[in-house]
Amino acid sequence: MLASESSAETGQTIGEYLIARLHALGVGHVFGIPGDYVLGFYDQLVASELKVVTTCDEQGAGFAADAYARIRGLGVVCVTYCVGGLKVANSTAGAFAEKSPVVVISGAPGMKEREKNPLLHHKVREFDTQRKVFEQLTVASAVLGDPQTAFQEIDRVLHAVLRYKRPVYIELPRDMVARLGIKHHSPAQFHETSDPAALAEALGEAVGMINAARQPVILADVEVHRFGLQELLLELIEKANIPFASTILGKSVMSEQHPLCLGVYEGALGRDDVRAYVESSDCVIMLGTFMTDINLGIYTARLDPARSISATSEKLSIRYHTFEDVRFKDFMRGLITADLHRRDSNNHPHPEEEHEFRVEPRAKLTVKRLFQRLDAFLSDETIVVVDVGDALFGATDLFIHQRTEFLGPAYYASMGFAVPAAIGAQLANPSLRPLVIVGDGAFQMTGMEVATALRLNLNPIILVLNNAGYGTERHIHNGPYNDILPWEYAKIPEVLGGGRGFVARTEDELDSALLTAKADSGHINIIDAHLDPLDRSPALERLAERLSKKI
Ligand SMILES: Cc1ncc(C[n+]2csc(CCOP(=O)(O)OP(=O)(O)O)c2C)c(N)n1
Ligand SMILES: [Mg+2]
Repeated sequence: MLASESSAETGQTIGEYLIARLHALGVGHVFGIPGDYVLGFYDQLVASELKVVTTCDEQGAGFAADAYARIRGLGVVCVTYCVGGLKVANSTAGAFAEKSPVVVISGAPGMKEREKNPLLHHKVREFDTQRKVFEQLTVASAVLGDPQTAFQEIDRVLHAVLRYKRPVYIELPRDMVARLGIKHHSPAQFHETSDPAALAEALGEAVGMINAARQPVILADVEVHRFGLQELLLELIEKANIPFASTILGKSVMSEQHPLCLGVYEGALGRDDVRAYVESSDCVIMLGTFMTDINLGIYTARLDPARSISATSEKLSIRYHTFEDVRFKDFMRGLITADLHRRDSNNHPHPEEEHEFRVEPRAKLTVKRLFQRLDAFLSDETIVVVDVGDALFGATDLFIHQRTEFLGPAYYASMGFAVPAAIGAQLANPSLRPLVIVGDGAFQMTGMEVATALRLNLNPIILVLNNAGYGTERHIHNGPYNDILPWEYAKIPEVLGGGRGFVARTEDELDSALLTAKADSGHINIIDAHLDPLDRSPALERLAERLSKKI
């Protein structure tokens, strides 16, 4: 250390500095479960402005932090060494795959304790085994083992989580938490800029292509949301009067009530009119689009690069030309200020919203009718949180009212996301009431987090699609392994000592359960919706047809 000034201790401990940085970045809650390697840090958290939210299981904390990050722009999960950390490997993998900015903080044995490599509890193989695992699941990681560099490391890693919108890993050895850190010269603000010549050429080419097109269409995906570009997208859409679709992963990137919204495009898995419109376009402007198998309708999508512009945070291509050094945001801004012709009228499909739903009393519930009923149930204050299975597929055609009111693991597709994610979502934005749609199989994985929601006085409506097992898999390849024990989901509130439960076997039972749940805004409501094991949504019908050919 050269200058004495730069080596001055700050009076702030490493743990306190980490907390202060997170708070400054807009974090209000930290999800997790303590353990002896992280208790010191938990005490610091409790003494801080951040609220600690303990869950039933670490994976639940991981999913809650992921949902929180999707809404607030940053989420934090804090766990103990290995036994806790490795349980959030799965949720962190999902956050990585779907670009959700989650900070994973793990307590760890102290640096002093590591000398002579003792067999301390929770250790797997080497002291750095967990860090090595997380190197694969994050964009940056740090072990805060040295007070000289700890603050700098915290800043480096937090810069990465915001830059890439992907998880990072911070390991906090327990003897470092209360050590004073060392001030560091913060590097000059690192502003990435586009190469002006490349940007101008890309915009020229893109604008020429869009203006010459007969039927341009925008396909918006998750990165528009993650990088905070929704306002720019709206401006672009309205300025040029170009209709837009989203992918299932990007669903609710814009309000689906916008008159220029087509709905979800998902190849053969989505609605036919949307598919026909997008695929007959001579200029598909893909913004932040992930070319995943599910987004592309298991590769049934027909998107021809010769008729496409594709801009993401990583790459820009226009037809077969690719451009280096053009930032996604600059490209979008450039399109807005460029001389894009305004289209007169568009003869595009617009999904018909179910404003009214006529209940057929005593008619047995079907998946299709259930989702139609839900569509009429949504309001501006509903955030729909779905799990994997027909919950996700059936929800494709729901009409989401406002931006960022749909959350689902539509790429990584880990079961167990929805119930804990609803907790993170509601804490991130308390003005929303979650409608959780979850299969019985997925509910049996993380449904106990209902207890966490109850403890926090949250009020999600949880709709369990009870089809006696792994319905999605039955359609792909059936066997006895797809059966599960039918629980009495409606009795869970009684067991937990709070909330209400309903059993719905018919349309009128579902209807009255939903209405009661809506009116009961002070509690958790669980609706056990009984469905035929082989019933399925139209989207799942099309998907299963494709997937079964691959087994
Ligand atoms: C953690 C995890 N384990 C296994 C799977 C494989 N899988 C995909 S869908 C599915 C069945 C889901 O069952 P359920 O939650 O009841 O929804 P349903 O398909 O019946 O609508 C399974 C087991 C998965 N996606 N995630
Ligand atoms: Mg099921």
